[in-house]
Amino acid sequence: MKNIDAKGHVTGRSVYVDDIPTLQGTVYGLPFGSPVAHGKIKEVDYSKALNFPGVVKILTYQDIKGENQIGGIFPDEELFAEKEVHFQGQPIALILAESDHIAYQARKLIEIEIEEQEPIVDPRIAQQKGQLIFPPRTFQLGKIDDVWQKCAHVFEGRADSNGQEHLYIETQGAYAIPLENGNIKISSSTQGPTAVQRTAASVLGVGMHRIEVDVVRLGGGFGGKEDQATPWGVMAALGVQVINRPVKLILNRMDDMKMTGKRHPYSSDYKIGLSEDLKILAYEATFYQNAGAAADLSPAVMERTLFHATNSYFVPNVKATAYSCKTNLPPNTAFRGFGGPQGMYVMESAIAHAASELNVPKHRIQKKNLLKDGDEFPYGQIAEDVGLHQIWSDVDSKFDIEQVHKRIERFNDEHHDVKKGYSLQPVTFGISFTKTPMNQARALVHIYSDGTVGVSTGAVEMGQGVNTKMLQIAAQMFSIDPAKVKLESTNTTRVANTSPSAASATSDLNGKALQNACKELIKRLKRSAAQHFKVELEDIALKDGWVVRRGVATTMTWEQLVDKAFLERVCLTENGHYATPVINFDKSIEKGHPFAYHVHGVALTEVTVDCIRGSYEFDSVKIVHDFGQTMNPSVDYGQIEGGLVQGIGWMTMEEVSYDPDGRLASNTLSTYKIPDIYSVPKEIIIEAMETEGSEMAILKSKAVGEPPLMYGLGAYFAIDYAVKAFNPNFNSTFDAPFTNEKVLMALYSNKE
Ligand code: LUZ
Ligand code: MOS
Repeated sequence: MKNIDAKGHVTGRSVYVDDIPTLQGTVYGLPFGSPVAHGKIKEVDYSKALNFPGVVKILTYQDIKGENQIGGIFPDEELFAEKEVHFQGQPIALILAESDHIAYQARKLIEIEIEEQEPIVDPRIAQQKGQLIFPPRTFQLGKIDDVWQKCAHVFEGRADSNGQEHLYIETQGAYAIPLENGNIKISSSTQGPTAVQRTAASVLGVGMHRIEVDVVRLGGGFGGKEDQATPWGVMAALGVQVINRPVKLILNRMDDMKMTGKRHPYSSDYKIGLSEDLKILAYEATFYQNAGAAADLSPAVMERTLFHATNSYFVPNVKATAYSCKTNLPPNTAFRGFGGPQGMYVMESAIAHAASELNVPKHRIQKKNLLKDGDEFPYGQIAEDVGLHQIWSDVDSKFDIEQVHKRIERFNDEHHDVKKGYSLQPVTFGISFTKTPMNQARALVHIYSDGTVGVSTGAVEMGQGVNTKMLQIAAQMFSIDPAKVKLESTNTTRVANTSPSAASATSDLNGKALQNACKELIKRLKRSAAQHFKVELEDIALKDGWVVRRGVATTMTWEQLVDKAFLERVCLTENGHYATPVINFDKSIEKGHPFAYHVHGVALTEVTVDCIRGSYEFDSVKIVHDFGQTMNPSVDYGQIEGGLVQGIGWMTMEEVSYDPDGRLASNTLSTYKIPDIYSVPKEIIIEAMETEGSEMAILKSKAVGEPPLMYGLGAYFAIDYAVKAFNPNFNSTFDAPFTNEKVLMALYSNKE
């Protein structure tokens, strides 16, 4: 089945927040942010801006009737700064004007006096100064301290990975309108409608029932709108409360890049111990997470770093410690992979380091230590249905690793100024929100009296195709034409208390809730048909729009059955609920079974480096991936391609750059480059591992949103290989992204 949004997207008819027809009287909101990264606010003079014709009002913390607080996990973040500012761009006020043009003019007229304080941008310095968002955590397995002496080889080093801008095509935005009796409706570009609703209610000082949040779709989220869509929705709602007019707030690209958090940069130390035959006996890692100025989702992101610290490998002795370091950057936030990629990168760096010192191919060590069924993760869960050995041998039989190695070595022997490199990149990613209570969802299904169906779920469509999957599930359950099913917008009045669409779990959670609703409705309809045909309920089936009795077609259509049930006053509406079974986690001992299942795969990446210029091209990425049984190949393959390319971007060309004052230097698309059609791999091959698929996954179709991003890690190590082929004296720096500039430096550092 095709993505139901495909036509709307390519014809430009799909509706985003900024496309919603505006009501008469709409005003435009523009945030005014701190010009400095750290300081005390002495005085703000709004008078000139307020006198500018067309400015309606300037909102500050003083207009807030409820709490001036938007922190999701910890209450440590003000909506509008009161006395201090902690990052450049931190919102201080919201200008409301008759047009956005007027608002921009007025913003230039605000005069602010700030007593500047020394900003901290380096997480290690923050940690040394004791500036932590919350206390550190450690995951442990085995007895690491007893093992180092037994290791034939021990290597230590440091690995750094930088942030990443989400660069959703649709910037952050919201449109809030007044309803009667002081109620407010917010159309928001958010992955978390309930987060917007809950926070708007507490900032406005009203009950959640007064706030309705509606989401049609997002032009991309990638985690950037899991939590950080909230302030803009809340500001718009606050504007409505204060001036009783509709308020539209759409960030421009530069404001969006400056004011919102990104993937967390991490600086990390590792120590790895191996036996003579390349078994990893011990692994120790210390992660310094650059959280930015407030907690946001950092505690959960840090937790996932620990969960994925050993990636796809079994290591019997592990100690992984993480610090969430408070700095003067915008609060960093969820981003596809959610701390997992940062953890895995350090493990891969440690293995690359060992391989280089021991002069063996990196993939020999990787393969030797691949996780298998029955192995224990450092967090206590036992690995099941791993399939990594099968995937690896599939990669080998389909793409012939030894042959690739020989071909590349031969190429490198024959070429002086161009070198090739390759890498293998296994990925293991846990599916479920690591916070167990978040793993629940609901779906509301109406069968209309003409037999058409309306479906609402808590899932937010952000281009990932979740609505297509939901529609497919409903059509398949009822066995009717998909054209008879409509996916409604995601709305807090129809589906309440939603978890954000995140953690790759949206289709599983909402899909299973939807199945539960459909099952109940089917039972009612079958009961009605069974009465009619004077048979047992089990004798009735619904097939391709017809009622089937004991395997034999009847003359009753789906529509006739629905009509009949309606006249019999059968309820044709149902609310389904789903909560993931089995999962649990006990933080006091850092052990449990947090994930419903894991997704695995292996990528083989080949790159060609121009050793005069330091530029590179990816020749191919060949992947064997565990989809389970994919319920929609075009959606799922699309997610893999997109995730892979986004991961390669993070590892290679995307360079978030803050200057020492905490000012974002890469604040436009001319200074922040993401992969385009010219820089994607020349060839991408995705093969499915043969498998039954997990019952915990919707229709046995495994979660596919985040795992493929981590195939991009292979890009770093493929380049590293090529650089070493040109310059054997190069000591890997493990300092991602490996930009053209860094490659050029590496090619000639210590070169003979
Ligand atoms: N969001 C979240 C996530 O709140 N918890 C998670 O475990 C998670 N994992 C991945 C992406 N977003
Ligand atoms: Mo996400 S990083 O699944 O919002």
